[in-house]
Amino acid sequence: MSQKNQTLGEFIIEHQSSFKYSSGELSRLINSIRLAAKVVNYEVNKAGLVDILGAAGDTNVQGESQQKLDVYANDKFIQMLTNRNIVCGIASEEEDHFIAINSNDKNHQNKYIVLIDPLDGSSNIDVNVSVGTIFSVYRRVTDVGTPVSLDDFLQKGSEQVAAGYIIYGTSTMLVYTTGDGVNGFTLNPAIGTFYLSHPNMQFPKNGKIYSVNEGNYIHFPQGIKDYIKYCQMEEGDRPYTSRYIGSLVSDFHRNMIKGGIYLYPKSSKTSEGKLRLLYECNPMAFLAEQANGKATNGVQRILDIQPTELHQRVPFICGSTNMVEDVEAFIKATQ
Ligand code: AHM
Ligand code: MG
Repeated sequence: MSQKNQTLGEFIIEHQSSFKYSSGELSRLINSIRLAAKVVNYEVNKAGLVDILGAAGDTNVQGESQQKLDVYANDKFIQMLTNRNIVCGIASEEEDHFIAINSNDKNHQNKYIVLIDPLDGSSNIDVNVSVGTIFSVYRRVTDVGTPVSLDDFLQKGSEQVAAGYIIYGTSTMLVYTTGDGVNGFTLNPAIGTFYLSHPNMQFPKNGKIYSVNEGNYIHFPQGIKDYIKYCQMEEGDRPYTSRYIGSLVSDFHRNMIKGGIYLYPKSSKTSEGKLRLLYECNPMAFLAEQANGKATNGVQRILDIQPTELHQRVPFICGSTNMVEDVEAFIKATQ
């Protein structure tokens, strides 16, 4: 039985058999993400020492050149997943093309592919504000033992077998789902262990927080403008509170705990919004649904969208179910 203070390692072992395709491979995959998270966390936490240790592009005291943190995070996650021979393919926000692993080895039995945004919201790093890693896991659709193809990556979000994020905040947390609810683990940095701190996370059905870049207001479609005005109106439990960190993981995490909605709509500047379907929206949508929340592009469930490109963008509206349904109603009313 899961209990608070259980370590992530113990939790993974305990839940391995409840996973329907259980073979230990997914557990090893989550374990390697856990390890990469600790390594990246260590580096992210040093970011404030940049004046002392040297900025990206400089050479540090050991003579090593300093990498930008998003590049560093990308390298670490790819390295951990590749070296441990766990997955057959990886796609990343930082890479133009997907990476096929051991594509010439016919005995290669790995079934899983991972899509990752290694360091999302990285413009926040220079100012000591939370950032995150987002990951999404699928079973390949092509045959085991053959090289992975784009089809393996262009699956609907509803096919995900696991998804999660790491938030590098006031404390570092790993939050993930394998389709059986959402659990959050907090890192004890003194001993480098993640502990179950937030079992069975749930979005409250209603919330009072809306998170959107209101600087883009004049460019938003009428339905979104109407919803924002509705949030600000003095009536019932409104006005709602506006909170926008500019770091999807952090805004989502707060909204899941307190109740709220995150919006990155399309606009007259960006016809498909900004966020990427495969490694930003789909994993967050899977988590949201597993936590009793909802995620839509305004008219369609995010997890039902058939991807056509690796780096495809979609409008993204996600959070407490009643709030997301309110936005959908406002959009519908203008169509
Ligand atoms: P990134 O992948 O370049 O970091 O962009 C994604 C981030 C999200 O984390 C965040 O919610 C959003 O971009 C903020 O964008 P904006 O500054 O346009 O409001
Ligand atoms: Mg990103």
